[in-house]
Amino acid sequence: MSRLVCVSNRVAQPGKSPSRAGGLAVALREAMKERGGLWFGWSGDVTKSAPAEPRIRHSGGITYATIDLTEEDHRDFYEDFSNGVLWPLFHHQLNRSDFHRSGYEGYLRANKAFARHLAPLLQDDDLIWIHDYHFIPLAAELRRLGVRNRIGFFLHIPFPAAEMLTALPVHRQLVSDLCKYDLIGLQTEDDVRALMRYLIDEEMGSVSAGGHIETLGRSVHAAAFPIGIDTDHFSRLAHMSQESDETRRLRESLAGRALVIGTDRLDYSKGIPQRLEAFEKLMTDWPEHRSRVTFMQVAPVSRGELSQYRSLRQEIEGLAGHINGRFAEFDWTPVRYLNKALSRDVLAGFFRSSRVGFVTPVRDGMNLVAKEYVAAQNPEDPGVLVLSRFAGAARELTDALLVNPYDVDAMAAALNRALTMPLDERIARWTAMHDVVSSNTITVWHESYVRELARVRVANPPRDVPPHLLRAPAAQA
Ligand code: GDG
Repeated sequence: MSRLVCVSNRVAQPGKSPSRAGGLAVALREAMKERGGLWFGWSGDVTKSAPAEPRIRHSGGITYATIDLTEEDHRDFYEDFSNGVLWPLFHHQLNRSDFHRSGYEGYLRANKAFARHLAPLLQDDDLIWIHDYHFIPLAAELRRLGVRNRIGFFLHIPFPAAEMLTALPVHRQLVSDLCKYDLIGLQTEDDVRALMRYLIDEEMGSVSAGGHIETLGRSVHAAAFPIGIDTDHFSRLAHMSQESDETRRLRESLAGRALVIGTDRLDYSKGIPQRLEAFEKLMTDWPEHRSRVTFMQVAPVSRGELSQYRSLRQEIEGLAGHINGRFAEFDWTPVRYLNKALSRDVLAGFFRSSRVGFVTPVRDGMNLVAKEYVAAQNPEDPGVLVLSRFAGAARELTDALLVNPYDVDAMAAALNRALTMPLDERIARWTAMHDVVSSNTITVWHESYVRELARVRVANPPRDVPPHLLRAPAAQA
């Protein structure tokens, strides 16, 4: 069996803050735990000068190799281009995407540095699996260094609509780099269609229904691999945690009230302000829920160094304070807002104790919280999942109450329906969703991806892209 080499910006290193919330690190940790191999990425540290060598550690069958980022690369690659341009653009937040050529140059520079450090660690028959938007040009850089292995890519976030992507001044360079991979994995069929449509509109190649792309002188395969969770493990965790000290204290503090729970990294893609507005609308239009329902939003800080994230935090604090000011009673606080991470077992116990999982991102690649909420439920008395139709998970969890996160009234109505849903309907919906999360697990995800990467025909040797293909169609005439 070939060794698996995973590359991701964040690496869940042994002994380093395990509670850092983030879907990619959570998912890859499960996959690497099962298969072993090399996990390469950023150490999480920033240094003044470029690192000489990766730091190597071995633990539990996994070799961890990490490098520090220089201050310039952290600013240009991580903050400016990856999180200041690609993240908002791919989440259709064009007004937040702030392009500077220096950021893109730093992005290419850092990818070159990652490739330079990774190449000497590679063995001939390694399968290389690169993750997420930070590393779109990494295959091209590895190819330039002579790496001939199969290289796959998985995008954890949604692929943007062609109209959005073309607003990025370097969109053609970015997609031509993406097409240097042998297999492009995306979360949903919608994402695959969006990539295909972009390639057709921009006349960058021909595509076939099976996800086969002929572009820029080579063939690439693109397919959907919806990510899953370790369902049985999370169910067990929730079952065990229901009698933990924290979960018991939570239940006591609720004094019989129903709990609505939201859990997200504090990010504007997660729709937290709209969610709070929907809860306020519920209190306004269905006053019978006052003093009977509590909404707890867990939102650990993420990317707190970026100004957009600081203002989001202020907005959420303002809304939570406003709702509590408007409705609270001396013995009831409607909104509990926790601006910190909880440990995974505590979270699992809290999910099991909640009547409603309120998961309403404005756009999300998949959303693992939705799947974890389903896994955590008590089969005899399950809670209801209210889920945004714009989360990738909505394609699979069709028995959730699907909502449009931009429609505050409809979200409030869905909350009311969830809170008053009879037990037999709750069980029927939960059973259908549980079947889905039990069959498409994290093991199925990584095994099917790696199988496909090993199978996909070795791509034509990469050539330099003819310059006319990097220009927009109109400019080619
Ligand atoms: C990206 C994509 C895609 C959250 N708060 C706490 C905590 N978490 C954990 C959750 C879950 C993970 O973090 C979040 O995963 P999501 O999938 O919901 O979201 P992103 O971080 O944006 O992940 C996403 C994912 O990658 C995987 O491909 O689904 O679309 O954006 O596991 O439980 N964990 C702990 N304490 C918290 O307070 N311990």
